[in-house]
Amino acid sequence: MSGSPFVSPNDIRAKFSRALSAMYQKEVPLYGELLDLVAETNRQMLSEDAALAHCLQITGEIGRLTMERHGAIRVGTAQELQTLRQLFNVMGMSPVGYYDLSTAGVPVHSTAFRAVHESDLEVSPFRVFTSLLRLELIENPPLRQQAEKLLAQRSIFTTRTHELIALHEAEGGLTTEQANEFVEQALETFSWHSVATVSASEYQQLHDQHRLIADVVAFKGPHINHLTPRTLDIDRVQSAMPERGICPKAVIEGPPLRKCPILLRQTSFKALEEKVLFVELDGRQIAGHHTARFGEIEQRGAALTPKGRALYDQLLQATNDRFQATPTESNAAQYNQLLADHFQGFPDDYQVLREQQLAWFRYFPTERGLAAKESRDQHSTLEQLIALDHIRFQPLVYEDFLPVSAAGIFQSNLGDSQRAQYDSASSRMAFEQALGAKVIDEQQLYQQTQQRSLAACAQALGVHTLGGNSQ
Ligand code: OOG
Ligand code: NI
Repeated sequence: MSGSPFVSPNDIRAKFSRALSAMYQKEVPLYGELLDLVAETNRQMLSEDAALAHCLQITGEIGRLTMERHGAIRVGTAQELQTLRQLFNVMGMSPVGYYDLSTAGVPVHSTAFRAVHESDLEVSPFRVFTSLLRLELIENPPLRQQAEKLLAQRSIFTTRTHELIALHEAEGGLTTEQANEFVEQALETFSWHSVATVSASEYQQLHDQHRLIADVVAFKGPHINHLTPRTLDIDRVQSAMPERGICPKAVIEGPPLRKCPILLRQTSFKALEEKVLFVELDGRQIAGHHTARFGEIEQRGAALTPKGRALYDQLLQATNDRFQATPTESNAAQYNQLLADHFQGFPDDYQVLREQQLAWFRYFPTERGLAAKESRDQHSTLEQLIALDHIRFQPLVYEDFLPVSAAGIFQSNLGDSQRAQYDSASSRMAFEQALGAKVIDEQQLYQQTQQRSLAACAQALGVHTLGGNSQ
């Protein structure tokens, strides 16, 4: 008997992630097509590149590859955000990081809900980029009030979801049956509603203020707006998309193609124009359309230390300062070249990334190291043990998001006419207040994971302590 009557939050998260993917494939068949393409490309990569397959084996990532995905939703009120926090908590997901997108002309700020411990991430790395609309950025007061009223009238969670969240809090977990019901009920919140809560003219007003405002305010729920599988070769998938009738955005967001991938590279297919019904004051329904939902792919690389991240931000900024334009199909090649040129300044070798403390790593004892346990000097250092091949290292996967890339993904779905200018300051505190909790600092999580792997090495190899970089 294992003792606990409860299902592990990891299993609830894995189940929810699978259910959400199945639902989104039904709702947006092009996402299913994208999934097929990614799976096929990953299979090809693994059969062509034995070294890559070996790395993924060592870190345990191989097991999570096909189920790996993130999604995104946007909500309108503090209350909605708080309940989401409780809902994600049932699945072992906590808010990590703060992303202010208003600086990029998108009137939202965001966090990512995800598992935080490497052993939990291995079971299910599912993450949800969650944005809160900043109604205070609507400069037209009557429209702002109208948006507030519409949001106050809706309830985006089923009654049973609220009950199951409360039950989870009171009992400390959910039984298998309750967990299954929870997944089914929670899914409702993320599903698509083709009947809007507004009339055609109200929709138009909200839309003219910002398309995102209409997306958040004019519907019954915060439909999942995309899901993103993880690919081992994003360039290959990007160039194969058109053959499958999928139209990708002009450039891949994030760092350029490298031998040692860092952070996150992302690309998406453009949001689809979908039929919706607006409800007039007299109850009549009028056909219209709404554009919000899309598909995305990502390739994840090494998590960077604050020092590495500062270098990344600096090189990306320098590229954009030089480019002075929005990348489009016609100038994509120039942009990619400029990006690659600038990133010459970022070491492309794991050993150097480690020595210069630019990235986080996980350390593993080798067979040879374990065999030499009895004869070893207990004061051996990490560097000595690496030189002896008693310890090897693998980069830690970046589990988070990038604000500039996220803004690029948002923008590609908004059209060029919607590049608003907001000069409001970043409001992390206001966001945390709305959320009802502090967001976790992702750098601390990477550092802890690295530290745990060093402690495990020290114990397995019989040495006192092993220090890594402590950035
Ligand atoms: C979220 C866009 C950000 C990403 O992968 O950076 C995002 C949204 O469109 O709501 O998902
Ligand atoms: Ni995304």
